[in-house]
Amino acid sequence: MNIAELSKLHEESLAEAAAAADAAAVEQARVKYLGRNGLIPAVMKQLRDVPAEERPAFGKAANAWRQAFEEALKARSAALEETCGAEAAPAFDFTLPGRWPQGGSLHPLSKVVAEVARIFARIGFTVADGPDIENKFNNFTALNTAPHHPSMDQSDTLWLTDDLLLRTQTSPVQIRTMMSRKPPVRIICPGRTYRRDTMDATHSANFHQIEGLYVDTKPVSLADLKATLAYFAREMMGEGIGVRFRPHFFPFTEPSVEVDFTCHVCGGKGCRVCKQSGWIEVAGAGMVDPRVYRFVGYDPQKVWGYAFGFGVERIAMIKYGVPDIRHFYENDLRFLEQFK
Ligand code: 2NL
Repeated sequence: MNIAELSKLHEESLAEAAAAADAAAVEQARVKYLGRNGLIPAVMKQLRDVPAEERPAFGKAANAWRQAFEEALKARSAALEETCGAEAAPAFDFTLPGRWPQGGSLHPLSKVVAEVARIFARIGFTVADGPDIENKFNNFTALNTAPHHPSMDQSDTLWLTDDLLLRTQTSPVQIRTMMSRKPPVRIICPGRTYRRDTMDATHSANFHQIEGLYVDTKPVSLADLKATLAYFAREMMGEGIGVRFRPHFFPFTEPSVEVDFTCHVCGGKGCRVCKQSGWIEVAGAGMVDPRVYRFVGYDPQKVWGYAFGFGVERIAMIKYGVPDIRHFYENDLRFLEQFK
């Protein structure tokens, strides 16, 4: 090894230090030149084999190399740290694609509730809500249910105490609203309802209802109710939908009707789903019974109004063609992702 060779190594080592791309490369260069078996210690060891007259100059050059290389490493580390941070080396690659979180979406039942609320908002209805745990008066008595009506039995209603129960419809929200506000009242009440029922493809013990109520101090007629529900049917299901009203009985409305839409499967021709009738039952409705007004403190001589109620699951099954109600509760992503 002579001075010329030493100065060539010197230059190479500085170039390597300057070119180190990250902290690992800096460390690799340090080991190569300064490590226990590194090139600089090896050159130092050779010093005693150098002819005596050249030794001082050679020793000086070797020391200068070590110092210059140490400084070059330090400078490179500092530069890397400044651009990337101590922990960030290797440098952050801004060109890599990001990791995108999987987007969520509203549950189909929430979508139906939101859409119904939007449709009724356009004709002046606001959303009202109330507790799932209700008392006997709000859930049954005020709705003109006879004292020993079978719907109140242990076999149909989930009772918590002698007086408290899990509401069987969302009507109690409307009772509460009428007891705390004067007419005009225009509300829809979406929410969970509970019945003691056995689950199958079309029944659930815990389902969702939307009820609507309009009460005013000027005449409101069955024609207003029919127009409102026909408007709702077209907005929700499309222009082509047919609507019909059949006489019925509810204790809380008089007269009462059941509301059918044309079958979503056959369009009214008759098929297995609509049992060859061409119609699917979707709601119950009627003019609020005067006895209900008395229970909430309204004067039945001075107010007029209608009410209606339907199942959210039923509407969602028709609108989205869902064949089994249990899909709504199983949280299977293969089902839910269809509604994104
Ligand atoms: C159904 C459909 C219905 C009502 C709910 C109601 C609420 C008040 C007063 C009068 Cl506060 N009526 N709600 C009316 C008709 C039908 O639900 O099939 N229920 C068994």
